[in-house]
Amino acid sequence: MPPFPERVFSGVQPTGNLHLGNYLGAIKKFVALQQTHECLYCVVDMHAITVPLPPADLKHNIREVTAAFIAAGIDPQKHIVFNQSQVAEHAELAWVFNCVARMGWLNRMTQFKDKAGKNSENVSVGLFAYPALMAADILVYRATHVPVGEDQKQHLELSRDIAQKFNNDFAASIAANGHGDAFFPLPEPLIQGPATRVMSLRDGSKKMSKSDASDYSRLNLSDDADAIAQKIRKAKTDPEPLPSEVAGLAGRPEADNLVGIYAALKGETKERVLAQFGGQNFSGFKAALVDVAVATLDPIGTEMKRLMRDPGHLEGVLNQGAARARAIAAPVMSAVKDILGFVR
Ligand code: AQP
Repeated sequence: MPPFPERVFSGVQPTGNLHLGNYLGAIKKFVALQQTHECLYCVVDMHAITVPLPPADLKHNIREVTAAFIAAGIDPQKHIVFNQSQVAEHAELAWVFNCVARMGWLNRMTQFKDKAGKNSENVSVGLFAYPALMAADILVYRATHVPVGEDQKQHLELSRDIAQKFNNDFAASIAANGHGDAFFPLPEPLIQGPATRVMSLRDGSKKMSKSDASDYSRLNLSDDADAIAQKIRKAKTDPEPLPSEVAGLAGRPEADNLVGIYAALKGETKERVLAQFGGQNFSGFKAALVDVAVATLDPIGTEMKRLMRDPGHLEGVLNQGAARARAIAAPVMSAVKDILGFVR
C-alpha cells in the first residue's frame, strides 16, 4: 500500500442537544489535531435524516453544530468546516460502497440494532446503510485518521473493511489507472483518553446521548453555569467514598464516569485524579467537577449563542468549506468512476 498523506476527517450529526460526550469524545480532539494535521470537520446532515427530523429543527441544528465547532476552537480558515449535503460526492461514493459492503457486515452493526430496537422492519433503509455512507464520508477525502468516540469503533472497522475490499476487488483496474496497489487508505480510528465513552449522569450503564429523554442525563454544550452545576449535583453516585486507585472503580460505573469526565476536562489521568480525591466523599469531588466543567463549557456555550445570532456568517463558513471539500472529493470520485469502468 502506498504511503497516503495524513489527513483527518470526522463528523457530528446535527440531531440536537450536543453534549459533553460529543465534546470530550470528538470535538476536543478535533481542536487538538489542527496543530498537526490537515483536517476536515463535517456536519453530517445526511446522516441526520436517517431518523425523522423536522426541517426547521435540522436547519437550526446544522447551524448549531457549526457554531459549536467554531466556539470550541476549530479554525474554519485554516481547516475545512462544511456540511455533508453540499458535497454530492459523499452520496455518490456511498452508493458505490453499498455495492461493495456485504449485507452480513451491516447486519452485525450494534448501533443499528440499538437504534432500530424492536422496530427494525419499520426504520429507514438509510439507517441500515448509515455505515456505508460514513465510510464514503471518510474515504472520499482518502482520510487516514478519524477521531471518534468509542461508540463509532465498529463503524470505523467497517470503513476499513470496505476500503480493503474495494482495493482487492478492483486491484487490476486500480493499477491500470495508475494508482499503484491500493486506491483507498485503511483509516485509523483515534480513540484515546479517559472519556472515550462518556456515560449518562443518571445511569452509568448508558451512553450520554442526544436522544436521551432526560435532560439531566447530559451536560449540553448550550447549558449555562447554573444548569451545569445543578446537573452535576444531581448526578447519580453510590454511597462509598472515592477509591484511591483506578482498580477501585470496577463495578462503580457512576463513580468511574465522573472521575473520567474530571480527568478528561483537566487533561489528566484517572490515576492522578484519584491520587488527589481518593478517600473523599462525592460532595467535595462534585464541587470540584462543577468548577472545571463550568470553566470549560460555559465559554463554549456563550460563544455558541453569540455565533447563532448571525446565521449568515455560519452559512458563509459552510459554503466556503463545501467549495474547498468539493475540490478534494471531485477528483477522487472521478478516479473511482474510472476504476469501476463507468464511461464519462
Ligand atoms: N457519550 C459519548 N462519549 C464519547 N463520545 C461520544 N460521541 C457521541 N456520544 C458520545 C461521539 O461524538 C461524535 C459525534 O456523534 P454523532 O452526533 O455523530 O452521533 P452519536 O454517536 O449517535 O451521538 P449521540 O449523542 O449518542 O446521539 P444519539 O442520541 O442520536 O445516538 C462521534 O465521534 C461519537 O463517537
